[in-house]
Amino acid sequence: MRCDAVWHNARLATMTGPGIGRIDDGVVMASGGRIVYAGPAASAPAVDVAAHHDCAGRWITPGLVDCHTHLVYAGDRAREFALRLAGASYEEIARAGGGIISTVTATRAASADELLRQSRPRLQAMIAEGVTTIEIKSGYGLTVEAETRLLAVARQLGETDDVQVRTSFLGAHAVPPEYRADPEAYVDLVCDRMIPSIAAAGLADAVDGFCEGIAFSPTQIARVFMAARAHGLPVKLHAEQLSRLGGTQLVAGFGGLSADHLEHADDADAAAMAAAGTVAVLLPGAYYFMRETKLPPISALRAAGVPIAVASDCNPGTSPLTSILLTMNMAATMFRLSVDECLRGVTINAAKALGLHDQIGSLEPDKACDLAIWNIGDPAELVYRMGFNPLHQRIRNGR
Ligand code: DI6
Ligand code: FE
Repeated sequence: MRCDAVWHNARLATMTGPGIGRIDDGVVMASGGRIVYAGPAASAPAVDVAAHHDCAGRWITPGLVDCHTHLVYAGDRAREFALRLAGASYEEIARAGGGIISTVTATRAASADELLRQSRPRLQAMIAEGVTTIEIKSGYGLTVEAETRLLAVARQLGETDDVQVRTSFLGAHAVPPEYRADPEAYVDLVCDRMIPSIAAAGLADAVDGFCEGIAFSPTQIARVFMAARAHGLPVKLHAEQLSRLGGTQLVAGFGGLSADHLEHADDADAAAMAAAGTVAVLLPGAYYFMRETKLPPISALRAAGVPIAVASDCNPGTSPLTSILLTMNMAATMFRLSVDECLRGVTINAAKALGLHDQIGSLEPDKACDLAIWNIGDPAELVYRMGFNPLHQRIRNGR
């Protein structure tokens, strides 16, 4: 057998099995951009290899996966942050025309080039920490034209930069000002015009929604999900972030990829997710930035066997976070996830949340050879440190 490249003298965290799959003297072999072997050096097949890379004992993990971001938007909300520090609440700011809507105004006014120019540094910060796949949602355009532009920019980022981008259409993010008097008419627009047109253009890999008192009701979200289903798109949902409206069981009932946030979810919600195979995506950046106190039901999720992913939620209003490493530290510190749970949360379980667990997220034959090679002595260091990046090298598709 011949293969293109081998990484040897490495320690591996394969993310197979219940833990992180530690292998002390490991090698990874790649051919045609795919892994052909990842395991102990002692049982590696004899191959004719084009390129040898000595890892000098470094650790290799799968390339990291950020499965929930709103990375493409224009402007920022730093002044709003200052207002919050002076005592204003997120809801007060939103009602006064700030919040999500101020980002919608800035994003609608931005050209595609401008959106790309502003979003790229955020993506590059993620890439610099070993991210090889990232999900990007729309939701700051809220017209057919602006949502289309945002999703096209997200797709374009997967060309300008060496990263796999998965897009989610989040038209049901906020009711835009021009529909404030008639939110149902906006839901009609999302279902009858936006989803068909975005699906036809191939711009979305999934459909998301924000099920919350300040956003959309479960009944409205169910309509959006029916439209998604009619166009063959999988669904996911921002559920029980600020209150418990029943979004988790709704998205599980649709066989959704993931239910995200979940601070106000309960045991019955965890059971519904387990039954449906829906991944729990925890977003500690938003929890931290909003100084939430209600913890997601971690022990119920564990007990029910729900796969737990961890993501940045990178967005200008509630999680201006572009570090997947700091995200893991926050998940450990505030949610008490174990090191292994954090690491699986940004690899195999994040891949699962995107429906990509057959392709990425672990070091296994036939998966893409997406690797992160780290200058660390133990994988716990990736979770333990705050604001330090020990990435040695990032490999995507074997390069
Ligand atoms: N949940 C959130 O926390 C963000 N969006 C969402 O659906 C808030 C986004 C923003 O404030 O811009
Ligand atoms: Fe979000």
